[in-house]
Amino acid sequence: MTSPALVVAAAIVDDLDSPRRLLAARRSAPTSLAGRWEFPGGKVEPGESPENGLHRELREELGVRVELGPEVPGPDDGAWPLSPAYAMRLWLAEVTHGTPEPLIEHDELRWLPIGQWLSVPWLDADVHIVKSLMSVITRV
Ligand code: 9L3
Ligand code: MG
Repeated sequence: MTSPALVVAAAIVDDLDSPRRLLAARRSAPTSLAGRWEFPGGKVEPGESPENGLHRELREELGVRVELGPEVPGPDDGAWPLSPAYAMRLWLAEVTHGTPEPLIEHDELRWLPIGQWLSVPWLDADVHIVKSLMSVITRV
């Protein structure tokens, strides 16, 4: 069996040094995922590094440039299992240029204040990551 394809995504926060707000993006496609919220990102293309793939996805999906912070490692060799087909790596990030807009694949963005990070219906795979992120970050 081939290994799962790599998806990369960003937990975009208002301030990498002292995160309080987290950007959630509501998917508009495909139909099976529409209405659920996620960390923006997508599939790494052949020949592309994961970090470059993430910068490209954030430019395409949200129209922003970001500074990447530390990676949030998952349980599976650093990756978060999504499905048999996909595994995901995730980085903290902060916007450096532009204002995030739902350009493709999303129909709404929301900055979730700390304490309300679980207030939207995340994708099943992503909700575990949000909880784990909260346990790392809730030292404020
Ligand atoms: N996925 C799950 N959580 C995420 C992202 C960015 C993606 N935070 C899943 C949804 C799709 C697959 O990974 O099944 C590929 O993502 P995309 O290329 O459709 O964004
Ligand atoms: Mg995507």
